[in-house]
Amino acid sequence: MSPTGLSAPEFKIGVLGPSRVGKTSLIASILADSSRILSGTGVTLRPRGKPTEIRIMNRRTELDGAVLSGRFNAGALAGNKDAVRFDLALEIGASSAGIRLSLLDFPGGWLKATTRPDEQEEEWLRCRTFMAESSVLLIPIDATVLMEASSSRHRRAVPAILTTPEVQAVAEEWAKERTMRPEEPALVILTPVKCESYFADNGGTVAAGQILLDTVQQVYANVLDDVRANAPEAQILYCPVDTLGCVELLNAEWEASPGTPGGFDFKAKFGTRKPTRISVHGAEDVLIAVCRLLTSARREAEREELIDLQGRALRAEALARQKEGFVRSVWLWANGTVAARRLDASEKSRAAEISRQRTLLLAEAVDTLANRGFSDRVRTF
Ligand SMILES: Nc1nc2c(ncn2[C@@H]2O[C@H](COP(=O)(O)OP(=O)(O)OP(=O)(O)O)[C@@H](O)[C@H]2O)c(=O)[nH]1
Ligand SMILES: [Mg+2]
Repeated sequence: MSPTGLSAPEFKIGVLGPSRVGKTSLIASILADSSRILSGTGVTLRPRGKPTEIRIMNRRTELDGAVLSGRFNAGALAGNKDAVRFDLALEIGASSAGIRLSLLDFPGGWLKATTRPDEQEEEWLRCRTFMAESSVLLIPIDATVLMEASSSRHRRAVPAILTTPEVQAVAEEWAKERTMRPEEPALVILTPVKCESYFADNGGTVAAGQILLDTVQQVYANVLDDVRANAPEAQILYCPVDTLGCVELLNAEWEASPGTPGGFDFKAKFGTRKPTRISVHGAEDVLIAVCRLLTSARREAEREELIDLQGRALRAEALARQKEGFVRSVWLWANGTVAARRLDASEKSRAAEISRQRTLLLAEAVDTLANRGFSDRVRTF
């Protein structure tokens, strides 16, 4: 709670994908690029607390080392051993009235029952609950697997390598949960990663974006159908991201692996390309999409406030009591924002006034970000 009594809304983002797809890298690149994206808005996205700060710094150190070594194979960065929560604050100044963003990152091996350790069943259940409760479901997709599957044998192995049936099961759970929360904004973002060799807008020379888009739509058709059937109001976005940018695919290896579901293991090897500096592309689109969702949630909350003002207080109060989690906290937050516009500054303490002003500024900055256009890579499904 801030000195004004405004709750900091907590916005949950679930990140769903198999082992080594690039979940942790995607989270890290959104954070790493946020200072560039947010520059000029006065807003910062910063870790809330030491554990998140340490995780971010560790990943940056690993990334810097990988760039210097010039090698980016699948093992360049260590995989998760545990589920970890990235706890962040989107705020203006040292305000406590900001917006909390929580992202959950888990070891992708847990998605498949065959690779999930028995002792992690409970923890996996907690991850699934977090994902079901999330307003945004971020689904990283390994673009190299889709684009380098050139023979029918390789294509047959794609669902097993990308664990699309497991992704579909969790996405369906998420979509079904949306019917329990009809007033909450909901967004699925399909995020192809490792896209550097398929776009010509970030140092690459090949423009194969349309093929990637078509392949994602084909391979993830069941996921998309399930989301549409169970959560027709949910928005679905397609945002390809380069988390490294300065790399080029050197070769793709399909190694026969008899006895595994798809019959193949896949390995992509990358080399650096000049200039050898990490150049994240597409993280901005993800952040803009999140801001658009926040803005729409606030508008909805402000609309309810208007109804309240018009004398239908009972309905609005009941709504406030009913709503839980994110929407309830946005409702309170937006109520405070609206109240801040109405109240006479002289009636309030200085600390409360500063906090209210920050809340207003943050709301305006989030709106400004939400109004930014997406890059050319983005599609709405
Ligand atoms: N070229 C390229 N490599 C990437 C990209 N994103 C991730 N990688 C690489 O993919 C590997 C796996 O990335 P992680 O982010 O650790 O994958 P993860 O999904 O968190 O893996 P687990 O923690 O095991 O579930 C690392 O070696 C990354 O360098 C990308 O956009 N481009
Ligand atoms: Mg990871």
